[in-house]
Amino acid sequence: FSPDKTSVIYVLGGPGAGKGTQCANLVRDYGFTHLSAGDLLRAEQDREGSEFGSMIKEYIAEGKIVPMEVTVQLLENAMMDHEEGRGRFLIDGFPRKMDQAIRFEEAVCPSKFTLFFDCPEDVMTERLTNRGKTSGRADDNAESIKKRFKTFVETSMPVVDYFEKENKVVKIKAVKSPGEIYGEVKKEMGERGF
Ligand code: UP5
Ligand code: MG
Repeated sequence: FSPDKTSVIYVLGGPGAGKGTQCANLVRDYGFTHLSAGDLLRAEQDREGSEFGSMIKEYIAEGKIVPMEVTVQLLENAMMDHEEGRGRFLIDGFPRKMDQAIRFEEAVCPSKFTLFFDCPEDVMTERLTNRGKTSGRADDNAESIKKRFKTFVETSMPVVDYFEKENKVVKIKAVKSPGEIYGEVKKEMGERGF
């Protein structure tokens, strides 16, 4: 794919902020290709013969960020697989560490902007705990949730702050209902020519 014909929007926010939920809306209405870094890592973890499977499993359970080489490569491969998708990508849950952000912006494709879903921890905890009853996700338990929050605050918020300084962050309060939040998202997208 060619970076000059490609639009990349990052979708960031704490664990359970609603990134995946809002991405599904955007895919339906705007024809984006949705690439969730977490989903790609979970698929790689389960792929027969993957040399990274056990490492990914360990990092996800601990809420730690998998070394960027693995994640950037998975994203790049997925982008090449979706060349027909009009070159518009929502990259969900990435970059969540500074080294990933710099590598992706320089070596893959610079982003247009970041949609940042801002949600208090107590609300996110309740959502994840509820989802944990049925999701089967190995990190939707009290112990892992705490670790994911810690990593978010210490490691991922600096990425949001970095893009904020470049005036490339669209901050959206993510506490109300999914429909109300999506109303805000659509308004912000419209103001940016989408
Ligand atoms: N829900 C959603 N919106 C709601 C609303 N407005 N009101 C009420 N309920 C709402 O939503 C979570 C739950 O809340 C769902 O049940 C939903 O119905 C409900 P969802 O849309 O899934 O939220 P999302 O922000 O996508 O939460 P997710 O759990 O996916 O966030 P994480 O960022 O924790 O997970 P991710 O899959 O991105 O990453 C998992 C792990 O992978 C990381 O912890 C890390 O170990 C690893 N990782 C890396 O190492 N590197 C990367 O680059 C990316 C991930
Ligand atoms: Mg998600």
